[in-house]
Amino acid sequence: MPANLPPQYFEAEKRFREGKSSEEKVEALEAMLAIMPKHKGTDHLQADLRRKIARITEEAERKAATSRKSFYIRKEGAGQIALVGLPNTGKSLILASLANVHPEVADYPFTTKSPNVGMMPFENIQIQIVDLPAVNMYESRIWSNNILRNADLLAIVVDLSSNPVEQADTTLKELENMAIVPETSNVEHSPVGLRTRKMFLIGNMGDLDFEEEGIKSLNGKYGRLFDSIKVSAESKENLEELKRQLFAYLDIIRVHTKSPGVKVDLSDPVILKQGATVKDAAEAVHKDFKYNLRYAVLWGSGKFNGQRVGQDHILKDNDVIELHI
Ligand SMILES: Nc1nc2c(ncn2[C@@H]2O[C@H](COP(=O)(O)OP(=O)(O)OP(=O)(O)O)[C@@H](O)[C@H]2O)c(=O)[nH]1
Ligand SMILES: [Mg+2]
Repeated sequence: MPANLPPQYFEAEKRFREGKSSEEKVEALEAMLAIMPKHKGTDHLQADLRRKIARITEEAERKAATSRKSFYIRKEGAGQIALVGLPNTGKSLILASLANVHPEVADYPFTTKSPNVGMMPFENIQIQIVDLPAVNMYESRIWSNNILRNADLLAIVVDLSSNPVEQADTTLKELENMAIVPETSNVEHSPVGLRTRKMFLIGNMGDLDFEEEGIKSLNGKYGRLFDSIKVSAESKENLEELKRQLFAYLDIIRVHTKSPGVKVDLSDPVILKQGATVKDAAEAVHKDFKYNLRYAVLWGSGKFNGQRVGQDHILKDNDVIELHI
């Protein structure tokens, strides 16, 4: 066993041992793999974990195919973002370049057969990214459907160098076939089971020719429905901006809570929905705090730093609040 494994690794290992379902076990193994430092000394352990993941995943896929059960990926971190698109648009390479994981990337279509998961570090938080099999790979519907319906954000990935509008059209059509439509679309009478989801467009392959025309045509057709960004997973162009936008699209805020007389820990914020109040933050720290809270002292979104605020004050990203019980 290589030295220097962080405590989170052993927590994940415990979840693996105690995990009952294949989903829980795979999630724990993925976490172990993501957490593990990558160097020669951990090569064997990494390979071993990958083998275990492959074996459990295959078994689960076989079982799911016979029982028609959906695959579900437990949400971790500040939010779950699913990458969805046609084959060979670079979804797996985008995941690899945002999170410290190494899914299979290849120049033939339908490389990804089951979801790959990774944690994307963003400033002081982690956001979960799920790379799915191509949206038109029907055998993978079992995996994709549930994940797409439940993810916090769907990032549609297109290849900017070859008719991206058509790719976006097809992807949206496939999503619609699964009864998933953009939150911003005008649904007049929504049939039972229809899910609206927040969506965002990633124009990948920004390093290739015709990318400029590609992004313009996308904005022309879809600019009203969702924002888009041009990136290259290969040359790493614009990935930092992509991270910022993905975070912004999650509509969450980070709030740092502290007790009086204790220094604030900026590395472990509470994650709340945009529009959350001091009361929500107090409750997130401890479920009884919302009853006991007398007032809070606020640094950030107040009129001045150190302002006393009540339970209903609406918080902003990166606020610091001191809770007085
Ligand atoms: N030039 C260039 N090539 C890229 C870029 N992103 C991905 N590729 C290449 O495109 C091919 C497909 O990439 P993948 O990440 O496997 O694509 P995918 O969307 O996951 O494909 P499936 O799993 O088949 O759905 C690979 O050969 C990648 O190296 C990019 O930004 N620029
Ligand atoms: Mg792939």
